[in-house]
Amino acid sequence: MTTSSPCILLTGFEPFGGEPINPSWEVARALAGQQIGAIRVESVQLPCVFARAPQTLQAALAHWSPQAVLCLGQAEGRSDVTPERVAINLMHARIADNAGAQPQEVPIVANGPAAYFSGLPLTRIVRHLSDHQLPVSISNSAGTFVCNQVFYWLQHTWGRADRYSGFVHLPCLPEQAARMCTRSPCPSLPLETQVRAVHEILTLMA
Ligand code: PCA
Repeated sequence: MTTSSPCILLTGFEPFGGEPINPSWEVARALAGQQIGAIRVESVQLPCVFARAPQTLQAALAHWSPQAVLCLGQAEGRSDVTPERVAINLMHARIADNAGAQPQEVPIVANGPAAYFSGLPLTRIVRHLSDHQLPVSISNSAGTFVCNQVFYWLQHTWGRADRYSGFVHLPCLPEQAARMCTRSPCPSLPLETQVRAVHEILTLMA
C-alpha cells in the first residue's frame, strides 16, 4: 500500500490490566483498510507502555503522513462512547503499565503546557452520533494513564488548527464487563455498536 494516498490514522491499544482484549484495538482492527469517501483508514496498535506508546505513534505518523488522527482507548465503567475534551501534562498511574512502570506525578513533557484541548469537532460528533441513536457524551478527563499520555503527546507534537486530531475512550465489551468493573451493574457496549460509532466519527473527520 502506498503511503502517499490520503489516510486517517486510527490507533487502538493492546490489552492491559490482565485483560485478554481491548475494545479500542478490536474497533481499530475492524475498521482497518476501510475507505471513508476518498480516505483510507490505517490502523495501528499502540503498546500500553509509557516508555513506548508515543514512539510507536510517532513512527506511524512518520510512515503514513495522515491527514487526521483518531486515537482510541478503553475506559472501563463508562457506558458511552466518550470523545475526550482535554489532555493534561501528567502521568500518574493507578496500576502498572504493561512494562511494569507506574509513574507518579511525572510530567509528560517537561515544561510543556498544562493541557491541550481536543482537535476534534466535539459538539458535531455528539450531535451526529446522537442522531444515529448511538450512545455518546463528552468526557472532561482522559485520566492520567497511557491514554492521556498519548493524547497529550499527539496534541503537543502533531495537533494543528487546520487538521483533526483527538482521542475517544470506549466502553468495555460485554464479555469483559463482568471481569473488569468494580461497579454493578457494569456498563458495556457491543463491538458492532462501537465500530459503527467510530465509523461515524471518522466520516466527520474525512
Ligand atoms: N486505556 C488506558 C490505557 C490503554 C487503554 O486502552 C487508559 O485509559 O489510559
